[in-house]
Amino acid sequence: MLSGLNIEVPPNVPRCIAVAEADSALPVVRNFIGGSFVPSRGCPDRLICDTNPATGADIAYLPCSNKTDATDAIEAAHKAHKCGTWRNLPVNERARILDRISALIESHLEELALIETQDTGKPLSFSRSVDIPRAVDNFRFFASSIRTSTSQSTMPMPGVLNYTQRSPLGVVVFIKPWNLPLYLLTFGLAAALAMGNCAVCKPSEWTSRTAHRMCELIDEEKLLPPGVLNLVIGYGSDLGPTLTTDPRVAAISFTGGTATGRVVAANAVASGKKLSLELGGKNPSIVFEDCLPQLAQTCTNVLRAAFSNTGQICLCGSRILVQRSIFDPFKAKFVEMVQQTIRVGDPLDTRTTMGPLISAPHRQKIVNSIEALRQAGAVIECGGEASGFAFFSPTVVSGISHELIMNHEFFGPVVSLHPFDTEEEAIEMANTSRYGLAGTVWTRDLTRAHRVAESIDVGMVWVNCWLLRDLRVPFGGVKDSGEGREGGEYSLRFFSEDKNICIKYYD
Ligand code: TXE
Repeated sequence: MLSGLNIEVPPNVPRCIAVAEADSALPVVRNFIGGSFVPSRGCPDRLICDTNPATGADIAYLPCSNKTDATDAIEAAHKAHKCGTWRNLPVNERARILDRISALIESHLEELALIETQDTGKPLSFSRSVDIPRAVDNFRFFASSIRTSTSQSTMPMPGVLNYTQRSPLGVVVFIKPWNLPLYLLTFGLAAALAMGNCAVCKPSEWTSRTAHRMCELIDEEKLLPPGVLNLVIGYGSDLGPTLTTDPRVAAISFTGGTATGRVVAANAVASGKKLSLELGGKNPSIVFEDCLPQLAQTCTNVLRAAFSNTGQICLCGSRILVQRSIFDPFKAKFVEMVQQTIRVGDPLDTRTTMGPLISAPHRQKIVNSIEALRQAGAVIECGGEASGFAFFSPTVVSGISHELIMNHEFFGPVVSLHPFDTEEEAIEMANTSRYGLAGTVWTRDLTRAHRVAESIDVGMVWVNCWLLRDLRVPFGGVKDSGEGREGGEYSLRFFSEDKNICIKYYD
């Protein structure tokens, strides 16, 4: 049950089978714990089916790990941290290893992009140009960050010296989603490793294979001491309670749905862990009337912000607020461009710009949402159709009250158009949502751009652009969209603890 739209949300988890039922022709992925690839010790009899959402065919099997495996991974990471080999390496040496990991991902870009596309259904052109290059950049960026970081400070007092040191936290757990699997995992992982931590990674049970392949590549060159990087694969409900409560875990970096994030936060807070939460969004795209001379250009950009990755990016702008004086021409141009420029189809076809949703159950959530909107009297301007195993056509909705939809995260290719009259009204609408991740403002009036950007309650604002990312800037949201910031110095700070050492000289 979601606020506003009254719909059923089916659980979004892949099915699992007995090992005896598995097709022996398909690969079986294993966990990576303490430097070894191992099957699930806790649940050796079952496997999770990895299904290609573009075809519905099973393509691999994943371990159906449980708390035993989670505990093994935490134990391995804890042991590696205590032994200290990684954290005591000179910064230059850690940076050199991160650069090598980056180079390895880059030299396997095609292979990793194909795996990501098979797992998620996103167009291969997107995996090639966005997902995997960003994983390459993440390692490269944090390697250079630690080389150049001069975070240590000294604060002298008469006869006394204070100096502050940054120490790694210890064991850091990463729980990550299926929309940008390797991209999001490596954003946190690269920073945590850079700061000398040991990691336990739990990718989504829909999309664990690029993380697994990355571990294989790292292992082939024995780049990291055993236990510094661990991978445990399985259902969040089986692994989450252990990963988020074990006292040996110092911090959790979670990206996922707000409901799951709440559970993770409760566990983490109760056991005193540092927490970074990046949750859902219902981001406003605010289009002012002075964009009219650049209507086509504005529509192109708002469309990209709305439908990239089949609308499955937490930053997507799915509430499009348009000043009433240009509402009709904007709607006409926008709908025309959605119909004419988005090409839904086989992710492996280079002409495809939109693939399927992540899964059939997630598609069902979208189908149920559209049905509820229809019943509420919405006008479906285009799209609204399910096809194939998990496809859904790009959909534009109008004629629906903003209150009904402002807290409903479709996380799919569905956007709604809402008119507003004044700047104050646009800000009010933007801020009434319980989410506060990101927003975009479209205007040629720079004074207004600054005013609106400062007034909307979100963690990130883009003006006349979307998802222009500089890895140095803070990334994160407010309200139900999360807490904490990662990115650049914010990540280095999150994945470390400042320690002050105060020395008094003898007289
Ligand atoms: O994600 P979940 P779901 C939003 C989007 C989507 C909704 C639900 O609206 O429709 O969330 O998606 C792990 N303890 N986003 O259910 O469950 C899980 O295994 C610990 C926005 O598919 O949040 C996976 O690794 N972990 C989002 C991760 O949490 C648990 C991206 C995310 O899955 C757990 C994805 C538990 N009890 C969905 N249960 C974004 N912010 O980008 C599950 N997990």
